[in-house]
Amino acid sequence: MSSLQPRKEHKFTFGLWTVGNPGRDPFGEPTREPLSPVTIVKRLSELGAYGVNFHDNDLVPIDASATERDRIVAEFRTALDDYGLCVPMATTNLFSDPAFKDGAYTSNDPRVRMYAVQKTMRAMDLGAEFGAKVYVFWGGREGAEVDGAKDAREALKWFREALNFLCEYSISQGYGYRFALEAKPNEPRGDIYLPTTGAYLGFIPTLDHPDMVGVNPEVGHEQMAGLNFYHVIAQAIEAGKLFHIDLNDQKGCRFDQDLRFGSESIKNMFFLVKLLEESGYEGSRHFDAHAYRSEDPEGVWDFAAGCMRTYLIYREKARQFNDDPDIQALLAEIRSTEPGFEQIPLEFTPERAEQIKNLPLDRRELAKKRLPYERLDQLIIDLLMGVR
Ligand code: GLT
Ligand code: MN
Ligand code: MN
Repeated sequence: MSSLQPRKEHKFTFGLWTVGNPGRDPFGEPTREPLSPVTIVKRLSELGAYGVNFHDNDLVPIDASATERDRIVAEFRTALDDYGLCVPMATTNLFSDPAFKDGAYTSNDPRVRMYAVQKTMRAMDLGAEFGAKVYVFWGGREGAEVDGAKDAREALKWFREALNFLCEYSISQGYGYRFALEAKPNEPRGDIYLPTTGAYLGFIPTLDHPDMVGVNPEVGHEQMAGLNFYHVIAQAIEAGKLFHIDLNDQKGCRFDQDLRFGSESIKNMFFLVKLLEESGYEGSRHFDAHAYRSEDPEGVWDFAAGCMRTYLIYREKARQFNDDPDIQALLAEIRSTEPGFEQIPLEFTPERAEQIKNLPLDRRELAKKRLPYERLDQLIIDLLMGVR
């Protein structure tokens, strides 16, 4: 089916760290050889992806000399041009180096906090060289195991100061970045500050440039906290704050699994894709996932193709949902009300308050309304399982 063929206009992106994941985990060594950024660009382009994103050190190793940096940047630029891929998003690795063992912007040591800000500015320069317009902040190490060691209010203040400074830096350089903050409840820290997208939505209005700052929710990270990702994204969109999204999947409240997009939470991911497609969200559909550790090098590309194909399957199912006469008739029934009942707009006037207080609403009558959600949900299951 040609509708399942990924094309540039679908805006599918991957991180260098995703398809480039060599299969290391806390208990085991890598199972695959590292892939060069140039190979990743070539293979992603052949599969129909739109862009590739990176952390500073995914592209330029942390110890690279200035000459090495220039060579790597030039090679990567050529590959992007040759294969027609762009770099919509960039980010900073503020978690791998032992210097960040107790946090980056929220480290107790002011020298580490300075180093984190310095490293981020340099990484913002690198991203801007490739035209990135979204800048992600994932505070992987911004947390604690021992709350006695750090006042959590102070940590939030340090984090806020750093973001305010970096917003000003982007403005002063004319980079035009929009910052996208990514939550995760735990791992690698015992607890990470601002553990959910909802927490970030509360934090953003306290910043100096709230308009520049939105969120980058990740499916698995919200699911680790037991949350409904479709609801999380609805709130972010409604707040005008969905600047980026990390698509993957997860088996319940466990360690971060970063599974192939849509491979586990089928119904929830269906409603997610339907929402993204119908909401006018224009950002990247970024896959922050990796192939099973058991895959060989070719299996990585089956994984990448699978993420995009699954997204397009859900998109096709959303179209069928909207065209399905039985589903639409049920929805019309569910949303209907008593004939002649006139909806009163909830724009406050003292008269309207009086009018609503005096409405003859009989709660026993209200409770009698039929809600055929069992039938509706079964139709959705039939649709998703391919028997409709
Ligand atoms: C890391 C993390 C991801 C973040 C990346 C951005 S890095 O792989 O697990 O969820 O999105 O820093
Ligand atoms: Mn992520
Ligand atoms: Mn993850």
